[in-house]
Amino acid sequence: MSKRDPQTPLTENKPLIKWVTKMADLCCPDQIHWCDGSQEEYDSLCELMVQSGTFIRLNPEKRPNSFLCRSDPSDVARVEDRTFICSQDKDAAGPMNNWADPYEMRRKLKKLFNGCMKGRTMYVIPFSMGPIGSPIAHVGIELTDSPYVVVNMRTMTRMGKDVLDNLGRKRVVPCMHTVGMPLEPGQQDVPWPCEPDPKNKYIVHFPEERSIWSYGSGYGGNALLGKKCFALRIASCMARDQGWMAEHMLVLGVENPEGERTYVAAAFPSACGKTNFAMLIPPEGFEGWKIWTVGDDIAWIKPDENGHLRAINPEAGFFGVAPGTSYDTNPNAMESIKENTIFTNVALTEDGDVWWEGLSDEAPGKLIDWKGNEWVQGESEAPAAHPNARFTAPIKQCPTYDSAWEDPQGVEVSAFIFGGRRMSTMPLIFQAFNWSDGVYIGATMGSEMTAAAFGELGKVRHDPMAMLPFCGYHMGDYFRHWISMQRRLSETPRVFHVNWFRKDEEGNFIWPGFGENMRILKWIVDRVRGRSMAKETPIGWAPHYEDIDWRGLDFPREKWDELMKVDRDLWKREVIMHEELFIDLRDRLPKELMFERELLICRL
Ligand code: TSX
Ligand code: MN
Repeated sequence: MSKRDPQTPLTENKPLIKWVTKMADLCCPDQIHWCDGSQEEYDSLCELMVQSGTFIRLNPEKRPNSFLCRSDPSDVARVEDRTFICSQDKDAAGPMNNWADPYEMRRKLKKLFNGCMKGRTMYVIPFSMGPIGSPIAHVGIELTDSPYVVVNMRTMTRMGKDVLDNLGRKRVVPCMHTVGMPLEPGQQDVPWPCEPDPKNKYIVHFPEERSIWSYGSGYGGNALLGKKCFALRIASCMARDQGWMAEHMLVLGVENPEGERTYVAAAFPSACGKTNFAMLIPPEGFEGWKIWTVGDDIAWIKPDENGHLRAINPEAGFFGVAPGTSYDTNPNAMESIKENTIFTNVALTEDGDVWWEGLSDEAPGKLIDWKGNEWVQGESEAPAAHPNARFTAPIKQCPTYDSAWEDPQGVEVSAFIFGGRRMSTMPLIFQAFNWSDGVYIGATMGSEMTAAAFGELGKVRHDPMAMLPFCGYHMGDYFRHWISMQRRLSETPRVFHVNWFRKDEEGNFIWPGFGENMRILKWIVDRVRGRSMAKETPIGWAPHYEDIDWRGLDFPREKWDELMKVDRDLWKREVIMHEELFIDLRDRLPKELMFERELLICRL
């Protein structure tokens, strides 16, 4: 443990100390540790977990200061059916959320948290989402009995004493977390403790009180409460009330050879390659162009005094999906995780390094899989790494890290990009006619995961603005908030829709994707700056073949036409699916979106 007496609060803030004491009286931990956020504290907690068997230190010559952690096999992902929004008014939570009565839930949580940290240490984690002192940032305090959470929070947020020293009169979001496994005296701990009953996990949000209570899971989005729980679910409610936006978006800067930078924010559902896009490397032919990474998952966006939108990344690290990440798909992510990285549920190699599906074409002959069992290439059937295995790494280790990440004023957002995984119907790129059309495009976006037979439509899951699992209130009110942002702005960002995943009749991806997406980004930036042409289609503005910069790539015009086709019959089916979504939200759907749908039908 750190040299400082762990019982001494690192602040003189009386209400805060009082709250921590009250929560300790409820949870009954053996000790309280106020996290200072120092490297020594991080190192000693990692060492503590190595001793307890929770962490395996990786080979320091291959992966310095890095660790492997294996979760309980039942605790490997977010639990959407155990995630609750406890607003006073049930309708306010909307049909896309699990609502629970706040009074009953509070009673239930009191019981669950009563004595839940017996035999454990309660860690007090002060954290800032965004640069400390930024007008767009907000502060939380997480109390947890999991040292895994502490070390992950240190990488994912600005954490520790600096946050307490700069607290001032800022309102703090209280975040309670327990793995739900108290230790009886003499009882042996397990490497990854968590509540064994999957029905006894609770990820609970009180949007009016702005507090979070998480019981029974130690995994990422369930336990690192600054991320999905605070920065999206609670923050989306704060943003609605305060006139800003909390979005499930990456933020990147495009720099051209003249040194001009343009920032865009993009919302894609999971498994569409957000992290890859945020770290894009320009292809051959784009010498002198550069992509700068501000964030890969969440953006907090606020109008400034000039009526422009400015964005910060509230996070300080990447909590990325490991499988599929390689030097082919994302060299910058690979560079980011060379050291100081926590790996969760990946496979262990014989020389003490990590491996996952997609890292290399050939798996190593022998591995220890994510469950800790021997794994032999060609013999073992199950994947060696869990499909949702993760890396936790500091954003500053990314070669394309944008120093604007530290700017308390954030970066000016010139464009929003929506996108999903669509095998048909959706062209590679189009631009919304205006703001409300753009909101319509974001509201009706969807993704399909299953491979469907040729000619058939895959099952499209609506995921409005990629916020389906993360909006802390009624989706209809959320759309209304988006529409209303226009009135706070002197100029609205341009809105685009992309689809990297369109397939041809043989089922092959038509677009090479990855670095080649730079060509599409360039068109977007040029549209924003009034430098590129487009043609009007029923669904929006689309580039001609000639409007794309093809230097360095031989891409045939026929393929472009196939990629950009707007099939009116498929689109008529598409708007019928939009109606299904709108019916679910009918009570609170803004009329602007109904009108946009009518206009779209007329144009088709
Ligand atoms: O991340 C992806 N992006 C965005 C990159 C900046 N992926 C991976 C998605 C899973 C997380 C993509 N997959 C992209 C993409 O643009 N495109 C595709 C589809 C695809 C896959 C393989 C090929 C081409 C397209 N391979 C060859 O063409 C050889
Ligand atoms: Mn995400």
